[in-house]
Amino acid sequence: MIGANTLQEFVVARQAEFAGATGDLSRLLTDIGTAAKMVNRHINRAGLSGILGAHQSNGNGSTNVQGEAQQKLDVYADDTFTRVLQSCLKVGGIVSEEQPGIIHVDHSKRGEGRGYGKYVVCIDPLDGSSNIDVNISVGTIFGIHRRRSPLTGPATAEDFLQPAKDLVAAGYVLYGSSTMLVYSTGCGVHGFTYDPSIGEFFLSHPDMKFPEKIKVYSINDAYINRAIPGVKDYIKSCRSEGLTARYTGALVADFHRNLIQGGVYMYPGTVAKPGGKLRMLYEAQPLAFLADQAGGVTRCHHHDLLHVQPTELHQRTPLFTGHAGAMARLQDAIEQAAVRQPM
Ligand code: AHM
Ligand code: MG
Repeated sequence: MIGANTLQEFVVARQAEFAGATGDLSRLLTDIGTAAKMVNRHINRAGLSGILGAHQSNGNGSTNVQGEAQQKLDVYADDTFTRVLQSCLKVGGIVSEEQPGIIHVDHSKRGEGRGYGKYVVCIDPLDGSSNIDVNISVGTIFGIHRRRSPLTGPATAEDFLQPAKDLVAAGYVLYGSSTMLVYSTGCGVHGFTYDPSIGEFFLSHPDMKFPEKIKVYSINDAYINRAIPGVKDYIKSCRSEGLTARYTGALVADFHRNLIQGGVYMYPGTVAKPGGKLRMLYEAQPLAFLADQAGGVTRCHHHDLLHVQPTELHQRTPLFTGHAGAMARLQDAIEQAAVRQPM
């Protein structure tokens, strides 16, 4: 594809390959790229401008809908992404990790006969935010669904509560040693690296695939003994085969490393928290969609996560994701353990 180097050029060139494409999704993806640049700029200045630390509301630390302390950058990233998405005419509603309900987007107030957009966006504006104060990578994760409810009215919960297999696009932004935007519309996974001197994302990783040979397993060591039976057995086998452990505490960074170098990410449910920690709509589902496109598999204990029907906007799920071969071995270990010790 000659000349398709920037994110915008690439997205538009790819759109031309779909008969009947209107350009609406391309517009939405490039808007997400714009918001990512704004957040990236803020993250890079964080240490200098006194914006690290917990967000204060009326002199008290604030918490999000899930009772977790919000960092200042969490709030900035949420404001930025939701503002940019609300101004995109293609968006009919948003669910953000940082806000309790659906953020309704009604363009009719902007005149010119515009109503409600045909896409809804699920977003974790700043994932892994406990890494912020210690200058370690963080990310943004997003998933885009086509609405199911009539476009004559506001978006409804059923628009968001769709299985990951029905996403029309998903992706993440990794704010690391360089900033990358990785996305898929169901035709492969493509990665773009941000050049801050030009202010553009450039295609750097076309058609990303999980390597067949895995080098890494990623899990919070503190949960290994509390994980469902089988996870520990699988980790034992990884260790005996000479794999190494890597875990940053930022899902995007861990997923990205495993996608490039070959690895399996595990955040199991535990006895105390059988549902795990990670959120289905804006953490697990988008990564499951990307993993599938990159030759991977994603599971939540006993099911293929791609096909799981979500029931709540902020639902949590166990998450295991990586190359299909490695995931088959993990599944095998979990199934064998279940036979030995039914739950
Ligand atoms: P957050 O959305 O509140 O930042 O939490 C999600 C993060 C993931 O990025 C990461 O994989 C996980 O939480 C780490 O959790 P833990 O500290 O329990 O290992
Ligand atoms: Mg998160």
